[in-house]
Amino acid sequence: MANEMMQCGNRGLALSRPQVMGILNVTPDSFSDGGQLLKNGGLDRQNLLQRAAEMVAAGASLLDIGGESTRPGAQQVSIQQELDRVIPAVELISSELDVVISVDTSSAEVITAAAKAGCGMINDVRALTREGALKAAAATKLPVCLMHMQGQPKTMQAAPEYVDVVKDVSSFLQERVRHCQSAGIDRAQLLLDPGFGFGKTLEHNLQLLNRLPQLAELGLPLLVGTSRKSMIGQVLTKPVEERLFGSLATAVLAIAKGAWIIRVHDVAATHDAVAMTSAVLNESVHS
Ligand code: PT1
Repeated sequence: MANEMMQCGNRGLALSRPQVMGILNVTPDSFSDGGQLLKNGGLDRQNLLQRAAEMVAAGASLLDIGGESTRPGAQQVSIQQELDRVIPAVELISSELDVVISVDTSSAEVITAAAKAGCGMINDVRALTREGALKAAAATKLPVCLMHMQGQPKTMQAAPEYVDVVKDVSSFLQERVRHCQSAGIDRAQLLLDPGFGFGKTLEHNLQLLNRLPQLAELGLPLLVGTSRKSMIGQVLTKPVEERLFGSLATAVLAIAKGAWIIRVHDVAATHDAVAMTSAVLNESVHS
């Protein structure tokens, strides 16, 4: 395990220690940082590269680029719009920085174009269920993060329902792993994500985090994204710009309960919290 790596295009990520993924939203409407990286409807290249470089300097080993907001209530975007936002961003960052780029998309066209543009991982909140996505992802040979969502972003928070949220999420993810394997994706190329806030009540989200070890039993690396989400706002009664400390608590817990990658807005703070947690769990500093 100690020297095991996951190959992400031309870069490797150590599986033996936790990794921080920085969020770069190239959307006009994301819940906590929408519109910041766009200018007159197009990509603000200079601002994007500066934000990306800051995140890498602060300890992010992956950057997640998304052109479709999937927060609760968000509208769908056209494929052309997504391509126009995401592909230039992938090209720019992959040519300038030493970091793994993951692309947050559900579209086959975006998956194919992003791989060509230099991304190293596919992050799909719809777990490759869209038409053509499974085949497109398999053709890239890149690692894929499969996330659980109940419903669709626009309506998913209306009335989420589960028999047992952890078992239901686990069964869904296992089923998607089987589909991926049938499509020719190696099991070792897969990551799993319970999808915090995606068709889940506060109680569902708390259960998923507390019982994360049950998902770790599936034997695949876990990615967790709770940064600034409403589950933190609901517990603390705080608006999105005051959720950092709560977010850090969930990051620390996620690592302690077996997560590999933490997807966050606040890279510097999360990097330190995660590195400290990891040192304690391993009773040593990572070399
Ligand atoms: C996530 C994730 C993601 N989250 C992965 N990709 C978002 N793999 C986008 C809220 O409750 O967790 N894992 N891509 C952002 N989505 C949300 C969902 C944002 C819920 C906010 C909330 O506030």
